[in-house]
Amino acid sequence: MKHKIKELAEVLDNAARHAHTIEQLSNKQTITIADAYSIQNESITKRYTRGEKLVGLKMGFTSKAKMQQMGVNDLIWGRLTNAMEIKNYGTLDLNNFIHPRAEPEIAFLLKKDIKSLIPLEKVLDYVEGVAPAIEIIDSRYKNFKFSLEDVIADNCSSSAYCIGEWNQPNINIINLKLDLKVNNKIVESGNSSAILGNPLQSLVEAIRLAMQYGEKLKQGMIILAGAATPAIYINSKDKIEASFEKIGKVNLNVK
Ligand code: OOG
Ligand code: MG
Repeated sequence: MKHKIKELAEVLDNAARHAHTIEQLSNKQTITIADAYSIQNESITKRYTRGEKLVGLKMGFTSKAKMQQMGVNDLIWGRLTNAMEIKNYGTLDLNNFIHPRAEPEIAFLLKKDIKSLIPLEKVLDYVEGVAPAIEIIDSRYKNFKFSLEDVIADNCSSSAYCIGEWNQPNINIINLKLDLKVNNKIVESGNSSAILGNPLQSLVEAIRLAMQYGEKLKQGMIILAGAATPAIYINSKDKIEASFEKIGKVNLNVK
């Protein structure tokens, strides 16, 4: 598998770069979860060599709604780079995507470097801010269909993110209503507690997984906690908004 990792990373990187679909990797070979994370690492390294910078991590399948929608059942994590950022009220150009979907997320901003596992009761000490966010996922696989290994290799479908205004970290984030709106109409509704019972638990898991895979979490990095609702396909001219009770809202426009 070792020589294949580089080859498969290149296939995925090209698909993401040129916005075209590929066959599921797992149709042609057996890939373990460890192989899948190695492929993800290699393919993101290609972005770094083109000048992109790691700005944080995203968690996936932290809610039942998402696991059910995609037919998988384990936590996954991927990497966010600066090139994936869309400013609040900014524009997403559909030409750069394949079949993008939007989902409402909560973002955490890290206050200090993290070098060890942190229990839930202590994790807030490491948070500088909490913000509403939209993640744009855009699987590089045909028909948005994949196995757990496939999606991990594909950087967990991550393709863009948009973050609203940061709140103080001590704001309550448990049991908050949230809506995903398209053109001012609610298309999905959920509750922040759908994310592992408490979105901060997702941060605890992100720290654990980052340590396990040797990824350093540094001050100023962003962690996306994972969606609390299914994701929705987006279309030209859509105005997408994620709004959270207490945390606020974030917007992007589709070109
Ligand atoms: C995988 C990414 C899952 C989340 O928030 O649960 C994810 C996918 O659904 O394509 O980002
Ligand atoms: Mg997500």
